[in-house]
Amino acid sequence: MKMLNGIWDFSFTLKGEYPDFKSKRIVPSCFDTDGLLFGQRGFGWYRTNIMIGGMVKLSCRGGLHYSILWDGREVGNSVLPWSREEFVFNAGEEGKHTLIIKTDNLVGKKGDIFKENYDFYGYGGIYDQVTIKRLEDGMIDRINVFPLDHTTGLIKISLDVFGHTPEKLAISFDGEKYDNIPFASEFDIKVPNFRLWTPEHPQLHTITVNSVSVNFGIRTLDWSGNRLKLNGKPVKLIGYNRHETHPEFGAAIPDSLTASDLLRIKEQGCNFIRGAHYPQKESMLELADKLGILIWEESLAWGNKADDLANLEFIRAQIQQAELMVRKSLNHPSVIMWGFLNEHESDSQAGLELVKKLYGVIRGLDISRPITFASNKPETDICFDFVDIIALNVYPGWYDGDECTENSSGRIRPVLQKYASRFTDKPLIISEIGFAALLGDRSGLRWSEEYQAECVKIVFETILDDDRFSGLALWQFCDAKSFTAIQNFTQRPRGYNNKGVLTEFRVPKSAWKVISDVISKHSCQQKSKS
Ligand code: ADA
Repeated sequence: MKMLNGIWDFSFTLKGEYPDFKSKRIVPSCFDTDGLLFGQRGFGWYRTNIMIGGMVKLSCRGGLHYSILWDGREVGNSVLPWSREEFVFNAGEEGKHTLIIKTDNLVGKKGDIFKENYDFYGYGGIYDQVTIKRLEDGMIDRINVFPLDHTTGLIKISLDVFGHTPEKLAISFDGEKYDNIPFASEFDIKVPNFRLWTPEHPQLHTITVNSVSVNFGIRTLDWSGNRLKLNGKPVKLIGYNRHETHPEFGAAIPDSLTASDLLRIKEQGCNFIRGAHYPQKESMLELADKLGILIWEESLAWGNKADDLANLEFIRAQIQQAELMVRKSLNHPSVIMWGFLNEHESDSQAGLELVKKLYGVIRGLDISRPITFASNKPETDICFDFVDIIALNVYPGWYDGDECTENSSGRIRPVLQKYASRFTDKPLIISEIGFAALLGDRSGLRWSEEYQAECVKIVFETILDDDRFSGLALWQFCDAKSFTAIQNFTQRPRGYNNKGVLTEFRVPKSAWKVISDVISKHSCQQKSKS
């Protein structure tokens, strides 16, 4: 597989007219983060040359839409921002070929799954590495690993093959030759000398089949009662919602920054990230696998109303991105649940129909993980019976109507406890709760670091001390640029959602230390109890 990252020719055009490619851009990058193109909407054209030939698979992740031109001919296109998509085509004779990726960040098309009212920024460009691989007849294209039993190391393997199936499979584990077996597209196998994957000891294995290798981890999930269980034991998820964004890089943040975000979260004592609100990049999940961070991965949606939920193009796109997400991330032990349709109109019939549809699509691909969506309608939701985990986005102490003041923190605990008493037959997660703070505001009023710190202390203490909760994802890890159409001075100052406990440049607000202290005090208490 070739990585096509590096410096490419680039042009921006307002209307999509074919450009002169007079400037240069790095790939991956978002074109609308800096210089004269800051905040511009239009078309970003990226061009490079590649030596290759024959049948190939090109893989890309970008937004908001893009098309792939190979020697001037369109060989694929995407309307699924943040999804990794693969395009198989005949690249022609062995030799030099020209690849153009024409991206745009236009909004407003009805069936689109990114909308102009979303509370995060819709960047244009190539968000992640572009790769190309030559496809040979009979090659293993993908190995899918499903851990079946964490006590014996039994796993199920399913193989995707390109072209004719090979006669034999040569299998190795962790670099040691294991067996040669006749071809089967699916089989169960016990991993020799298997090690369990846990957040504390995230031990990975590698399987190689006919020279193609993947990493995987052996761990199981159980959501049959009202506690989520990992490897047969109740697990409490504690962490953050995280947008993959930064002012300088937009959605194309470098892997070093992703790694430092994940390390901070881990070192604080957290074990959980909800990848809000779109499929995660491969390298983020690889890091989570290695660090032992548990991930809720979800497909792109945000507060969609019944007319979107019933729109055929929107439905088709939701199904397609759910399928792509599950296939892409199946092998990652860190991914412990699938999500979709954040805060959709889950008290509508259209919402219910789409939940059932997406649940069925995901269940058809993966029986090993729970499926959920984050609801902001705890009182009126009609979809809870059709998912595995109850996940609530609630904002006591912040969105409490006009009477919400800096004295409102007292409402947080009773509201959380009310839901813990009500939702008792499935695992319960608080998938969002949060409070905005502007760095340096020390007034003690709403929007100050003090008020945010006081509120998050109550939240973490309440959830950590109460076993009726299976998890918490605070809204949010760091401040994140919001989309222009909903920026307004009173709710999104600076054009940002300011509920981060770090700023967009990862400067900690007072809440960060408070959370660290609460977690460390709690884990000391737990240790002294055991
Ligand atoms: C919602 C939404 C988040 C964010 C949050 C807020 O719950 O899911 O993306 O917009 O509200 O800050 O208001």
